[in-house]
Amino acid sequence: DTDKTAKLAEQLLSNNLKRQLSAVTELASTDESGIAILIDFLKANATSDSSAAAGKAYQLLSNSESVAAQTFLAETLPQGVVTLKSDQGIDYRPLQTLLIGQEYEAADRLTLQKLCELAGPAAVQRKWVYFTEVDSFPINDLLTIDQLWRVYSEDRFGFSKQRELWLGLNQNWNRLWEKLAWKSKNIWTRYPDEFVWDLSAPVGHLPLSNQLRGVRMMEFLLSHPAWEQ
Ligand code: UYC
Repeated sequence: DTDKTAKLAEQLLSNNLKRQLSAVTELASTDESGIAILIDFLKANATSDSSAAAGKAYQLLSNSESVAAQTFLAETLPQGVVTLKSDQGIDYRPLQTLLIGQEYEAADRLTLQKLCELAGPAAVQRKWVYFTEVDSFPINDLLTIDQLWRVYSEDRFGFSKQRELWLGLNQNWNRLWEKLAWKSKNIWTRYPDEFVWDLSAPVGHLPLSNQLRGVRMMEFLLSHPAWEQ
């Protein structure tokens, strides 16, 4: 048993996300010794760029009944594992909270709202973003939003994930829609009921960009300098 826990602790440090995620999940369901290892893992990872393994560990600890876990989170990482940088003074804490709780539908709506805030008061009122407003989005804010999605989705969701797929398909939108399950058999997926609001969704399924007013907002978003670093 100690042997198994030690093995999982080692697997946590592997450079393969799938192996890390399965170690996180097993450790969370073992006993207090597993919880203690996850706490140490988060302590060691709290300062640097957070990974989806840290995000998963955070999610499972916050769902756990362990007093040690609750105390640690409340005292050391009350907001989550992602550092919320914004060049526009935007508060991403509510988005982090929704994503920690895997409330992906509400998080998706809030993400669209945050993009409107980045675009300015006119967009907030209109409730959607003009493609001409996207270039002025600060890199830090887009990276924060993207990191939140990736860290709390086992690295499945986020704009940069969509960009990778889009580039891999030679920027062919129709093939991207099928890949994201935004379209199937040439029919648009209906908002909101036909979208998949959990991790069983295809990679890149979320966050959504409504195509009602054309593809250019998303094209500018996926072409933003934020993703080139
Ligand atoms: N919707 O179909 N969408 C809405 C998507 C389209 C439509 C919101 C995504 C096709 C209408 C979000 C897809 C289409 C509304 C999304 C999709 C269409 C609406 C809420 C697959 C008809 C009511 C936020 C590409 C054929 C609102 C928002 C309105 C809403 C997302 C219709 C997030 C990814 C072309 C009528 N759809 N949307 O933007 O503005 O309103 O009238 O993409």
